[in-house]
Amino acid sequence: MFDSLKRKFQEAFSRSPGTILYGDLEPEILEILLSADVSYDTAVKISEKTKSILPKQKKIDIMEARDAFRQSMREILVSGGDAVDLLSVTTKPYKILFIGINGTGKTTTIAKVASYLKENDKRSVMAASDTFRAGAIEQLEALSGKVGIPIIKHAAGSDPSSVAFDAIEHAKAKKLDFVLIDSAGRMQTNRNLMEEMKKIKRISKPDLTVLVLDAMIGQDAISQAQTFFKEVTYDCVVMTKMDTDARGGAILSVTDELKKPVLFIGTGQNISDLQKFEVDWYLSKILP
Ligand SMILES: Nc1nc2c(ncn2[C@@H]2O[C@H](COP(=O)(O)OP(=O)(O)OP(=O)(O)O)[C@@H](O)[C@H]2O)c(=O)[nH]1
Ligand SMILES: [Mg+2]
Repeated sequence: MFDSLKRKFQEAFSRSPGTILYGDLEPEILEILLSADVSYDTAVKISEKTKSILPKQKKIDIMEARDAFRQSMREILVSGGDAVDLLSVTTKPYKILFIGINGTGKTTTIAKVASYLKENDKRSVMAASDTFRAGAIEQLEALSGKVGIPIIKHAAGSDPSSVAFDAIEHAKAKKLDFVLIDSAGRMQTNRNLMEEMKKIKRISKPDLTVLVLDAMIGQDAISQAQTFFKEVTYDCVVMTKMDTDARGGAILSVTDELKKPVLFIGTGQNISDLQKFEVDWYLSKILP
């Protein structure tokens, strides 16, 4: 993960003679970030922050430049605030709704989160609230069997909110810790989808709404998701398919543009391919 980004950083910040011209900072930083899939606005912001930290002299010590660059990226990454620690929440059941456009990885992420919670002795139930897409209920059902977590489902085409409601009732009756609510990524129209998400939120009153984003989708799709889910509102982000994204910089523009913390990253198709996102871990990966 992040190998090409790491290589570029290393090339730029470890060369001899150990200094970088102040005038070269901006083009160097922009080149690295833009080739790593960071949006133009975010790249400029990071470059400006870096320059503002450094002394305005002709030659800058390379290590000093590196630290300033790292600090500037850090500021962007923490600008969305802290993600909740699911293992220390006290609300019971704690209800999490997963939303996102189709194919981003919502259903897979639910199974991964359920497994993570189970490993930490937390008991969950899944709500098969994507009643729209053919096969969605069966997909979640198969995952629930694999992870060993109960699922609440209704017939295809039924009211998604009612499924979520029943799952919450089930969790209350069984004194479960978490309710993980799946949702559709596509409906007859986008307006329908948005209204449906708002209704699920109204009825299930989630403690946490998670926007699931695909790291591969690029800038336009991030802006699209941002506009699209603005009305629904969400608390944090899960970035999936980080394993397939050789460039790895999307996390910087997502946190900068959405101003929400990244809760987890998805790193593969297996149930165990989920990692809590830690800012310092990420920085140490790309700029060791
Ligand atoms: N490589 C990789 N693939 C992933 C990851 N997360 C999900 N996928 C794959 O992405 C595809 C779509 O995943 P789903 O979980 O079905 O996505 P969804 O958002 O529920 O899709 P809809 O229900 O159609 O809206 C599947 O093939 C998953 O295996 C990840 O972190 N890495
Ligand atoms: Mg799904």
